[in-house]
Amino acid sequence: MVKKLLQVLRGEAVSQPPVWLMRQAGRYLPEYRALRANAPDFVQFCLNPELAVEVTLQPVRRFQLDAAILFADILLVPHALGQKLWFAEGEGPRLDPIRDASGIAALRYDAAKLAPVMQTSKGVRAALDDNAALIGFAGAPWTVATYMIEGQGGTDHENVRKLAWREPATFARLMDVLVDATSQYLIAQADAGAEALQLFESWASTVPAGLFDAAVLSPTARIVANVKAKHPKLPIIGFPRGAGGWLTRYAQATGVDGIGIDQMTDIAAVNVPARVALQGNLDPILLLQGGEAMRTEARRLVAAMRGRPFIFNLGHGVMQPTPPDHVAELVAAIRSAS
Ligand code: 1CP
Repeated sequence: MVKKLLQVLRGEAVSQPPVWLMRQAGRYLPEYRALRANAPDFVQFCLNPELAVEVTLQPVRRFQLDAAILFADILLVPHALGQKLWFAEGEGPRLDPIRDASGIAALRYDAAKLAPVMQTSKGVRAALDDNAALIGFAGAPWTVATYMIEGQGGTDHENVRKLAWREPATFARLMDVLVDATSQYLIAQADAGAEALQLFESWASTVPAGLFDAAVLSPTARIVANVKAKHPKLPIIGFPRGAGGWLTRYAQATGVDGIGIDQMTDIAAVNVPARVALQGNLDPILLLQGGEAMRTEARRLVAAMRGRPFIFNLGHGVMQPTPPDHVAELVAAIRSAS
């Protein structure tokens, strides 16, 4: 049997869209919090295959989702490049910021540091049934660079933008390092059983137009080409969040098989080749809130995408205070709408 997610990523429209949710594993699930309580170091948690397999499978089992997404984090790549990474309790990620060419020149990708992720990938793949596909992922270079240069999330990315404008060759060097490391990391995930890949460009919204090609289109296209050279049939989803005006060019320039659509974008108006699958774009607030407003919007989305290759998802990740029951209600609404 062909898994529905993979069928859609080959460009086929199906009568009932496959569904998975960004950040479907995590703190909103009590069974996640129970495991995390005994694993205070988040990086070590991600690099513990036994725990990571279990946490990856939790939402798939609970909600019968059509895909599992490998439990890891986009910041494991800077970790493997030798940058110091830690998670401050209740504050999110912290890295020793890199601000100049010498910091970039010192980066070396050590694939062995991420070997546990490949064990997780194998373990999850072996445990999944015939319906659910395993999605591997990485952060796209610009998004990962924002954390590497700023040292944390939640900023306007002032330092990375300054660097990119002031020292284009240094910035290009950083993009090269990230393209190379990310390509190796994703190829290893595919070798270990990932059946599709997603590139999270969560901060496409802060890229100035004059840098979009150098920061997003070209690095993404190079990663897609590198992965496809080794795994020609492996589908890749790109998620350039907040880049609504660029979606047509993003699809053309990068060669992705699917595009994640944030909740700000009118998904019915997205203009990409018919073979490119669309994924998204329910407002995560609707899932947090639940009820009739959520179900109505979910049905509207399914109806609007009928006849197109479409994967049901949110416009961004599940919010931490979301009641798990709302996910069950959402999945039921999608499956009865179609
Ligand atoms: O305290 C905890 O338990 C850690 C919370 C947490 C979790 C559950 C973090 C810290 N990362 C993750 C897992 C994670 N991260 C997954 C797992 C798979 C799944 O989706 O179920 C994925 C895909 C990510 C990807 C990720 N990490 C992104 C891209 C997606 C997005 O949300 O835009 C980003 C930007 C990160 C960085 C990150 N890691 C963690 C936090 C709190 C953040 C965001 C910090 C910020 O706001 O800038």
